[in-house]
Amino acid sequence: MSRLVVVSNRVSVPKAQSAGGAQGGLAVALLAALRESRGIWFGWSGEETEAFEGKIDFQRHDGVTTATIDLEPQDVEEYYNGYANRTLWPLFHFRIDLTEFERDFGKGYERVNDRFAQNLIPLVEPEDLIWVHDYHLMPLGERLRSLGAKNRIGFFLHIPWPPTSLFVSLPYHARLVRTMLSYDVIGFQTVQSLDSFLYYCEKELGAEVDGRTIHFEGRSVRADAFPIGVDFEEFTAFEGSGDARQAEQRILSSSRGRKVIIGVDRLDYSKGLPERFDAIGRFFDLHPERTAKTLFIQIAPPSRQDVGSYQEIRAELESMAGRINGARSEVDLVPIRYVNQGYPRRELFGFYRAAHVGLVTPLRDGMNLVAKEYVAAQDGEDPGVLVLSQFAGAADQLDGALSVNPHSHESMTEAIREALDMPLDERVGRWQGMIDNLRQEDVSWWRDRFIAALKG
Ligand code: GDG
Repeated sequence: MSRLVVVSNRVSVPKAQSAGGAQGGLAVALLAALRESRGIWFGWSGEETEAFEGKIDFQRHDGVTTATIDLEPQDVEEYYNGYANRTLWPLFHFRIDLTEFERDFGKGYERVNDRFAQNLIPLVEPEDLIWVHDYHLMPLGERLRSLGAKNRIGFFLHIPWPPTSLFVSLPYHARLVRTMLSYDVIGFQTVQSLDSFLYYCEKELGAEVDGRTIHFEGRSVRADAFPIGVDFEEFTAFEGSGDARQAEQRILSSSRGRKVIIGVDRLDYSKGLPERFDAIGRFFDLHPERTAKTLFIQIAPPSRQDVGSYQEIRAELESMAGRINGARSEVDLVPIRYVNQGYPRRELFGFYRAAHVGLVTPLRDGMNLVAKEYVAAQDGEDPGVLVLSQFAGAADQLDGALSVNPHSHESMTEAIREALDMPLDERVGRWQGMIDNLRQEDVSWWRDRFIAALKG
């Protein structure tokens, strides 16, 4: 069996089972494959060092080796906060207005990809399968090839691939995609992203595209859609846990009979939070009699706080929540609870389960696992309703959701009303249509399909 080498910006160190629920489904699935193949997970430690001198920190936990390197402050600024999170993330989420094109960001990105390759290559054995993750590391395969790697190397993009008309606004776009064609397999979340990529390769690079195979300068690359799933077994097993039950009770008792609408998102402008808050405010305006009967809970742990646009959206949401509550609260009633902290996954399960409506309305999302977790956490006898943005990758699979256009407040307020009023038989029918998909196309299915494609 070939050894698996996973490479991603950050590395998830295995945690003991007793910490169950601390680790997301993706990490658990990759760690299981690494354990089985005695593989390595390589990436950035998350730490800074004044001058990088080639030190790799090896750790072995629970049958998995992690290998991490520190980055210099300039690297973190230009590669991570810069090119990854100020250039590629906004552009790939269709936010050209927030995209910053700085020459130094691009240089830092290439420098760190070089550094990853130089430090990884001595650890790679000839038969290893190498699986590179996400937009931080798009050129890594080409860097590894230039250092002599002949291995099968695959790349999976967790975020959307933008349409060509948008992508070509990136300076040196062709250079970036040419490096990607050094991979053997390139995976996307959706067929839409896949098609955008194939179109770009054909029209802009002049590659020959035959179905899902790209022929370019003597190489053949397989591109495909591999929609990521949740760790269905692990997540649904929380049903029996005391922490999940307590969390459910916390919401049920404090909501005092009101119907609960929940949102759970990293605080990120791609998640459509201002539009969601606006829709909630408008929903209360349209249906004032429901203000006392409905509670909206938004859990939004802050992320990427070194980036200005993230500080701005945080301030914007604080003021929106304050305004909406200020205009509608009573001494004993607050319609929105806006929480800037994260919770253990077990508790999230309980929160999802207590909510009558899961409101998942990103403006753009590669997949969106919260939508899948919300459905997985429901009680099949009395399930809640998922309201899902048409612009989340998950919309392709979750066809039992109420689909909304998050840019349209009419679409949002109407879907919220419909979800709150939906009769039991319709809720059960919609839920049943989705739960089978979540069980079958779970995170192990995703991982195994990608690895099978990588093996060729
Ligand atoms: C990227 C892509 C793609 C959230 N709050 C808490 C918490 N979470 C967990 C959720 C979920 C995960 O974080 C978020 O995943 P998403 O898929 O929703 O979004 P991104 O972070 O943007 O992820 C996305 C994903 O990669 C995978 O390919 O689906 O499209 O953007 O699992 O539950 N976890 C804990 N406490 C919280 O408060 N423990």
